[in-house]
Amino acid sequence: MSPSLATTVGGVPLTSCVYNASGPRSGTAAALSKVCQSRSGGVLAKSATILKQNGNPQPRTYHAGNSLASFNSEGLPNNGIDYYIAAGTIEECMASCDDDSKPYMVSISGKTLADNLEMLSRIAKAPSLSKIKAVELNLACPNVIGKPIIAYDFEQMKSILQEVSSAMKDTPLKLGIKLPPYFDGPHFQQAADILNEFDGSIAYVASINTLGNSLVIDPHSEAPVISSNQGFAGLSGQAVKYTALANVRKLRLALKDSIDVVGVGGVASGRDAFELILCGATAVQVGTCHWTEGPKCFDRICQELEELMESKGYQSIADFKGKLKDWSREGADIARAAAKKEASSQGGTGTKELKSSGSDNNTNLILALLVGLLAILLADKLSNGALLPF
Ligand code: RRO
Repeated sequence: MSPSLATTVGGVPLTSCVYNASGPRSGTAAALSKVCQSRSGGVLAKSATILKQNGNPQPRTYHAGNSLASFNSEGLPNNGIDYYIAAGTIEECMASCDDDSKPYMVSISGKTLADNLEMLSRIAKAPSLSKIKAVELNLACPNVIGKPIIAYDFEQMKSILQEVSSAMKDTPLKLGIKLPPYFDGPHFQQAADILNEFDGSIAYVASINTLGNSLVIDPHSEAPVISSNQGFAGLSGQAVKYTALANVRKLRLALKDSIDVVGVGGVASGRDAFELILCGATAVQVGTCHWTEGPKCFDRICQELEELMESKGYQSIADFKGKLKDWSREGADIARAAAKKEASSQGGTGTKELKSSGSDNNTNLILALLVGLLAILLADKLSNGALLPF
């Protein structure tokens, strides 16, 4: 029997723990219906503002290093909250789904607290309310010009959470909070302490949003590549996976059990999903890979995760969720043996790590010395012993 990818996010059941991040390819019903047709475990709409807006001027995105790092200064282009909660939109998004139970979720990113409260009130009164399973409050958008990232201002974050949780208490909706990446130990703890005050109201956190204030420069034009906000943009893609892993791990350790952690950031393979779940994520969202590869990425990532689980004898997400082991000499030996096996199955090309390992460097040095010695002996023989004194 194939392993099960089923999970729950803040109490919402998902048949697959891999689903789309709010952001790329999530702004229209047409794009979301393609997500729905894939193996994505849920359908999450683009962060909304009260009114439709076009976002920042073009060019506002850039992909570097074969999409290892992507940059955006989209500036919240979206169709406005009324569009994302309209019965017609939800019907168009979800009609083509094989899985009737697939949850539809919205994201809000108001310019002010009042905007967020207004959007929540519209969602709560929407005729389609029963079809919306969760609201993800984005406290981490790096691209609103002149507005710093909310969740870096802990005082503001706390007062927003107070208002939002009380506005949502009489609705059936689950509340998720999209967080920015944190980098310093005390910041993780400060954020977690505030979030823990709202256990019972906050169902999950999604960690991480893009790394704000990244900059791509073109050396020919000697100018930023992105036109808006002086070129400053959010960094995403495989480069941020390591920051996402650390954020998920630190938050999972610091948050109360009642708050789930959804891992986001650099997920492009089943292995990436597996690692985030090991760190404690209950599910993973895919943003940049969905942007560059399209919705078929969900089928591929799910299949890779199933194969990985099968190879390890894991039948369910619970078998490894949060079970990251401590470093040990034994573990390092297992990792080294696995890397060697992988290298030899790839025709001995080896990985960078293997090539730079101490024992292999020594072997290379001895080989180089032997080749050098042979070359000298050969040259001496060819010159009838003119080179060497013996
Ligand atoms: O639209 C954006 O510019 C954007 C948003 Br709302 C976000 O949350 N994260 C990001 O990198 N870009």
